[in-house]
Amino acid sequence: MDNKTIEATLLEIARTLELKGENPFKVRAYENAARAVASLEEDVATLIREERLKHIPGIGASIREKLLELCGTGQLAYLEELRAGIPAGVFDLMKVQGMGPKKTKAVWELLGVTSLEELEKACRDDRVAHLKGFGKKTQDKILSGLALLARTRDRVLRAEALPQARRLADALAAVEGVERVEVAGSLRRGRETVRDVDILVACPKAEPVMEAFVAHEDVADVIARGPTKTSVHVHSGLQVDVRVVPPESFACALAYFTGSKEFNVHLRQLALDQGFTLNEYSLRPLDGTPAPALATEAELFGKLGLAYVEPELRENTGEVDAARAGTLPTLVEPGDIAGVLHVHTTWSDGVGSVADMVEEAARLGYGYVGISDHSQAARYANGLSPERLRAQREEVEAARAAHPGLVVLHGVECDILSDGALDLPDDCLAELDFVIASVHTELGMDRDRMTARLVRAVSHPLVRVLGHPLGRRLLERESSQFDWEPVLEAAGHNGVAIEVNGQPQRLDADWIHIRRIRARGVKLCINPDAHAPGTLDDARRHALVEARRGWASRDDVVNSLPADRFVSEFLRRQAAPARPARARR
Ligand code: DGT
Ligand code: CA
Ligand code: ZN
Repeated sequence: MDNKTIEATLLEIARTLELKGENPFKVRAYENAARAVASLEEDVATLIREERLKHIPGIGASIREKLLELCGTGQLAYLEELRAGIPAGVFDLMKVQGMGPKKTKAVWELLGVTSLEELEKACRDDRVAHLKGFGKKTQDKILSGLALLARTRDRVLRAEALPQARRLADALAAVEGVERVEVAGSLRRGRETVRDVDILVACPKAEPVMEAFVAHEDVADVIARGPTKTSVHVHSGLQVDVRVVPPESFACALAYFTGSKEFNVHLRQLALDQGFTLNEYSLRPLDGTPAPALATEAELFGKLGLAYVEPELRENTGEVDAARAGTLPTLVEPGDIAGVLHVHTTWSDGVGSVADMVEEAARLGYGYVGISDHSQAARYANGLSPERLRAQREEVEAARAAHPGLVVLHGVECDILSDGALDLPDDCLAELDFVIASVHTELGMDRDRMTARLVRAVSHPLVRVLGHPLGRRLLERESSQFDWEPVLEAAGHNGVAIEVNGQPQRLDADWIHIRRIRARGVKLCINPDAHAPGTLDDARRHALVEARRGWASRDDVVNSLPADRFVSEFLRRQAAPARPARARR
């Protein structure tokens, strides 16, 4: 049994205990054990075999017994017992945003609700609002939670699907006779979440490709196998479709299967207007003359009188007209990102030390990196008081000494309190190189209050970046509600940049708002929000893709500036805190 299944089982026990109103300490013990298993580098099964299970911190004797049973028999009598008498659908209710175990218990016991459908009906009939402790507002929240769940149920994060897609694409590229392999679909367009993975293969013969695909170790089951298209599930449950086309069709097929559907419709209409039929095989003249040979998508677009449209732009939101008029932007590229801010360390909730994170920034070739741990209000994240921030500076200084070629900036991700004030006193903030201001509490406050809160925060003279403005968690939590116009106006006045946060679950601001931000002349700051060395490059890996989807070019991005200009023009600091200046002292 793999660790992922064990983790899920432990979490299921915790949820079931909560549902039964059991002791919170017991619940916490199972949650901690699940986290301990998740962070193991070895399989639990191996640890059991080698009798080393005792040494895992966070797992006590009674849970250890259960792990032995679970790994030995594949089952757990305790969980079966716990679950007895609870209808399966009740567990689904807890997946709705705003429905904790207490509320689930209430709608189940008092209203007899045992499925998502029944929950929706009970809300629509206004029965949930009348339960003790619920009310109309909670009922509306549950309804929007249900809508969110319906939209996101069959989708996964791009960051989760991408490595899986690449693994399979690489394996197929090695099959004899294969000329090209591309990941297409929403994944190629850089959408934040995807429904499935589409892989396109150019090969004169489909059979050997399909043979290799279904035999791949990642494949769990085959959904459908045809001569040119095969669909499978991989072990995570994700669906992967592979299509094989003859090499001469590859350009048209790639454009077609990259989508979006709406972009395809527009492109096909454009082709018709110009006397062609366009489909996934070819661009064929209506007058019966032979179809032109097209080796690349760029050639296909060229034949239609269009500049090359980057996959991230293919959402039919004006890119076809811009491609025809030659007014498409030159999109920002990985090499344009000169440095990053928003890096957490072990001082708050990160897992890398200041030295580790700076080391990684140097390894990635950045010219500057900004350390910014949480501020004191973020207790759950061990946020920093003014005293601890000052103490942290010594480590920052040491990191500067160790990396003379890198500008190491010392900042903070300061909480925006509910009234828009900042969580740290001005004299403390003034000692830092930069301040990112972010909302982490009361994300659901009403629109007017949230607007006023953000306007006040971005108007503070020491704030340089508004962190993850929407506060969304993809597939989990909706965005906060506020009016962008006044916020952007205040940000513009004060020279504050809006973050594009690279955490795969955030991607915040999102591409639609990025277009609005740019239209107001406000700059973007492409950040990783890294909590470990391995995620420092999420700025380029994920945030950059979101920015490109928002039509951002180099000039829209404040951290495309080289270190000296970034510090003097954007951070408005007198001298760069770089080594040469210090060395002279
Ligand atoms: P997803 O999977 O929901 O994240 O989004 P996509 O865009 O990957 O959609 P998918 O997998 O259904 O199809 C892949 C591409 O194939 C899609 O972007 C465009 C193309 N396509 C699929 N069905 C149609 C269709 O009925 N008409 C047109 N014009 N294109 C289609
Ligand atoms: Ca797809
Ligand atoms: Zn944050």
